[in-house]
Amino acid sequence: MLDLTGKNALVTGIANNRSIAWGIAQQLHKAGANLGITYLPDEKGRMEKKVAELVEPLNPSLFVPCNVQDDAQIKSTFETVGEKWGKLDILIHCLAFAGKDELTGDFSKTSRAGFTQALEISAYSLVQLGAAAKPLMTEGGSIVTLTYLGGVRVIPNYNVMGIAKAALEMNVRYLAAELGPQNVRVNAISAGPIRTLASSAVGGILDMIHHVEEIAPLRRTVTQLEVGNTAAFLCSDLASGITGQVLYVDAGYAIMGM
Ligand code: NAD
Ligand code: 0WE
Repeated sequence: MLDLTGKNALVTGIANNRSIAWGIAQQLHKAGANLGITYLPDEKGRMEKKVAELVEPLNPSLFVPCNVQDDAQIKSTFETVGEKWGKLDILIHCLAFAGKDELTGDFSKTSRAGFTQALEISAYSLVQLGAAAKPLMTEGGSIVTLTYLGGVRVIPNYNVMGIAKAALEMNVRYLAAELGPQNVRVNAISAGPIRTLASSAVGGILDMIHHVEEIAPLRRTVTQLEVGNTAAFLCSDLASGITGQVLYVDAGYAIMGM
């Protein structure tokens, strides 16, 4: 049975009700986990208000700002986890960012600043959060991140995000090797395209979704809740032997060659 009662789960990356992290948070809650939610703060506090309203029904016992570009916010997030919970069992890393200009046109035009920013936010952040979580995962644990096929194959316009996802997937393996001896498992879910805030800002995402609906073995795309179910599974004892893996939740799309 999938049971996460007594588990403390910190979920990053909720921006709105389309976020993949929102699908994950709902399924972790359904499985009985105690939730902590982080959000990306903005000057006007709009994001804080919006995310707070959204997650209220899941009764999070912790709600903190965490911009992964700010070391002080990461430090204070995990200090709060230590003080309020004592131990951490589950960490969901569900965030990515590249400048809009980098996600269109020639890959070779990627700027130095754009490359650095995309890899810092989308890949290095897993190393940072993993390091901060390590001393708190005293009874073992599970770390799950979100990746995309563009990290292993060329997807038009995904560009520097593909390089960031390739780095992210390798971070998963190095972290899994380091944290395995303390029974902390680290895995990635490679999700098929889903309409979210991030993907909707990308030109042609609907065409990509229609393409997947034609080609994928299941003849459809996947939902945030299906990704959430897989995350809940990976965080549960049912997945106790799985670490360092990239699990595709993509209606089978990635197996197709023609
Ligand atoms: P989303 O826009 O809902 O989520 C992206 C999140 O990243 C937002 O909550 C945003 O606040 C957060 N973020 C950005 N910069 C940050 C920073 N500096 N510090 C902290 N948080 C920051 O979009 P989504 O599609 O749910 O994306 C979540 C994850 O899923 C990403 O890693 C994305 O690459 C991955 N993914 C998405 C798809 C898809 O098609 N939507 C497919 C595969 C993988
Ligand atoms: O990882 C992603 C989205 C990542 C993303 C999206 C944006 C848009 C707005 C990162 N940074 C930004 N920055 C912005 O300013 N996906 C897997 C969804 C996605 O993005 C694509 C895709 C797919 C699928 C970009 C190009 C081609 C396909």
